[in-house]
Amino acid sequence: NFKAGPDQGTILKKLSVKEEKCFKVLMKDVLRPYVPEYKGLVTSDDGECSYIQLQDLLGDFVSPCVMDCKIGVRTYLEEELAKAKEKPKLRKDMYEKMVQIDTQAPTEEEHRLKAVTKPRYMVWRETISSTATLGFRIEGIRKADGTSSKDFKTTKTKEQIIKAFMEFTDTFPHAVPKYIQRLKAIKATLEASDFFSTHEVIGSSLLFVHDRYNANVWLIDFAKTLLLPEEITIDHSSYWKVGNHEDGYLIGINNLISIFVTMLEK
Ligand code: 4IP
Ligand code: ADP
Ligand code: MN
Repeated sequence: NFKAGPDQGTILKKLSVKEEKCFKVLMKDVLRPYVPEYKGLVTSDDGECSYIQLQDLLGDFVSPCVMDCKIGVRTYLEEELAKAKEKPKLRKDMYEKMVQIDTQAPTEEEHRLKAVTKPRYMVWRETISSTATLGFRIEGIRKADGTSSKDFKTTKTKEQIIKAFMEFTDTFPHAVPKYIQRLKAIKATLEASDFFSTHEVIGSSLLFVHDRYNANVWLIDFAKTLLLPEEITIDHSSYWKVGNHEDGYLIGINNLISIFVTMLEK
């Protein structure tokens, strides 16, 4: 999905038209300092594939430690729910991913079909992780030595999160106060952002990066971030009900801040 960009310090991500739209708006929004710089479209030599060129956020780090946290209480689009209701598409791959973690999770009928719908799988993922309760979950962590883990699917409680964050920042205690400062700046900027007040932010992540010298956080991945219908406003912290478009983004930010603050006090 990713490759090195043509210019030094950039990466290429497969084009999603929706995501490209978001980056264009973000380059003119108060959130600009908190997202990778968008440098435009790039088409591969054979003209088959388009990419967006983004600032490589790891560019200024030496052996960086990287953590991707997916933000929000909901991880799928309302339109995906509508589609699944109208014309349920059975996903064998998602059933397989489900039984790999918990053979008891599927219902009798799902076991018979050996398949589940996408919203069913996504909601289950939200509830076995911290997404449903804390408004964020850990997707993956890469340590300074290059080893990485995506084994956080059942990391759910505050205590489990703190343990993972402790391991992540282990020998880099300077990172924790820097992360708190940056998260607070992100929160304040979100509250002033036109982009944030007009978009439903689904499946987007915060990318935490630190090395021996520095630590920083950015908003990434806007492939499922949508302009809200004109008649709808959301506050990003009310609970989601079908049709209200709430994403719980600020629930996640607030819990992240409070968990990192708890770690400082330990
Ligand atoms: C994945 O489940 C992620 O939720 C993907 O979201 C999602 O892609 C996949 O749906 C789903 O299978 P696991 O993480 O449990 O493997 P993301 O890309 O934000 O990580 P979408 O298309 O919803 O972005 P499918 O339908 O692409 O398989
Ligand atoms: P996807 O839509 O495939 O989930 P993301 O945009 O979430 O793609 O990116 C996936 C991973 O790639 C992130 O977890 C992060 O590690 C890395 N990544 C994404 N954007 C950047 C960037 N601008 N600079 C450096 N690494 C990035
Ligand atoms: Mn992603």
